[in-house]
Amino acid sequence: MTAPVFAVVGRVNKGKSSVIATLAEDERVAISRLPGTTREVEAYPVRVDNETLFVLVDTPGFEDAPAALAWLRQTAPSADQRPDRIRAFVAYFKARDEFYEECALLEPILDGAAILYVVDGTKPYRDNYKSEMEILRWTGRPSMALINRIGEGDHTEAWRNALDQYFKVVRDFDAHTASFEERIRLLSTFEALNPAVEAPLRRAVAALRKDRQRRVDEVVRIVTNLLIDVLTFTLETKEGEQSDRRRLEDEFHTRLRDLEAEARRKVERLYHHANVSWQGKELVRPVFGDDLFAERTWSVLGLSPGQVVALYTVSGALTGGMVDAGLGAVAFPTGTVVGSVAGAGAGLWHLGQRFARATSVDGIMGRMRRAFSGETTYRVGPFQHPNFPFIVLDRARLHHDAVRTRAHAKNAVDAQIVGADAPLAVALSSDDRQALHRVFRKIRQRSDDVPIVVRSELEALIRPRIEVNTTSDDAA
Ligand SMILES: Nc1nc2c(ncn2[C@@H]2O[C@H](COP(=O)(O)OP(=O)(O)OP(=O)(O)O)[C@@H](O)[C@H]2O)c(=O)[nH]1
Ligand SMILES: [Mg+2]
Repeated sequence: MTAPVFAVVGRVNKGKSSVIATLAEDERVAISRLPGTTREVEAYPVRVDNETLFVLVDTPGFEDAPAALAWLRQTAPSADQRPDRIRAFVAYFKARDEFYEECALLEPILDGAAILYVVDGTKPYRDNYKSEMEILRWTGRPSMALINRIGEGDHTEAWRNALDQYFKVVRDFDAHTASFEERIRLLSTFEALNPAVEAPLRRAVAALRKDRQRRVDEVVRIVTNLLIDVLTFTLETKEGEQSDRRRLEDEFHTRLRDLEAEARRKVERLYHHANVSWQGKELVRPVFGDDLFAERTWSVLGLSPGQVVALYTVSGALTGGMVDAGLGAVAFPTGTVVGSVAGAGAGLWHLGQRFARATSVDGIMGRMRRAFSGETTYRVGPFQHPNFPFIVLDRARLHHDAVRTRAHAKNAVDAQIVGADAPLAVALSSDDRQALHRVFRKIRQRSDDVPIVVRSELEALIRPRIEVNTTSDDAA
């Protein structure tokens, strides 16, 4: 089955390449503010499992459509002769190296591509667009108009009035915000428009949906592994000086950050966003872009202090509510609450500190040796803070949401992922919190070798958190 081909055409600098980048999930498409960025025709195949589902062809923009149309009209061709007249135009001017852009963009259409005509709905409609729309109509190929949004104005209505006369289907398609569902809808519309590509496009839609689900499955696995890795991670010094302790703790936190960063890169690669980051300083960073151990991270994400306390108390919800009311969700000074909450248990002494501490692990023999050498063996981890894995999970979920809704055309403009800051904890029922807490504990306890059943248990608990919103329309 040959894959359907779409030629993306329009005037220079209207976002043709941006539409391609977003539709093809391809960061390599050349996009820039300068008109005339795309000089050559370039094909971008959309593949899943090595099968090409459809091909998008980037083209240079119309340069002088009125002059081209004037030439086309010279022979006053009847409607049935118009496609041939276009063919004659390309043959004639290609040989003379004139109308370079028009020839380049018409060629793939003459070869059988369907047309995606891109305009910028934020600029006023001018009647000089008529010529290019007329030329496209003369080709007789199935076509659709896309109203992109580059700037601030809104001239959509005027554009619609004009476009409706030349195109059976006119759609809003913002290259910077188009969601996965919008992209799918675009393909489905074309499916209905052109019986010749109905079967392959239906297959393409099915394959894209399946691939989307595969990505979510993969993210669930990546996040599960990350949680297990950060919860089981330990570092130990050789017998060393007191000063080694501080170095050990620093390295421990650095390694946890690295584990998270690596997991994020995997998620980004999965969505073909390999070159994007949230490290830039130009924009306000989303909360998941802060350092893993930053104060804001720990006050905004994960569980509230009350929810943490509730993990350890019998009448959890009530006590938790009291603590929340007393302290707010932000401050949690070391040791203040711990002693006052009955039944809170030993786990709570960690609450005031975001950083893990190294402790001496010397046994009696070690201590005796130390008496001579003055050296100690230190170990740090597994990280015991009850909120830590909840924070890691929150960050992973927010990061994934931002990556999955990110349009690829945006990568050309800013290299930053921005996302919502809504933490996960609010959406977790107290049963969910308890269940997660229990699994996190099991993982710490079995840090040498986490059993498969515990791993599966964790996967099952975090899957719904990762899947939130992914099945509905994911408008960015
Ligand atoms: N804000 C915003 N900017 C966009 C959008 N689409 C395109 N742009 C910007 O508009 C400019 C032109 O985009 P391109 O995709 O290079 O346009 P083109 O039609 O391929 O341009 P040529 O190849 O020069 O004909 C770039 O600066 C894009 O970042 C959009 O949906 N929103
Ligand atoms: Mg371009």
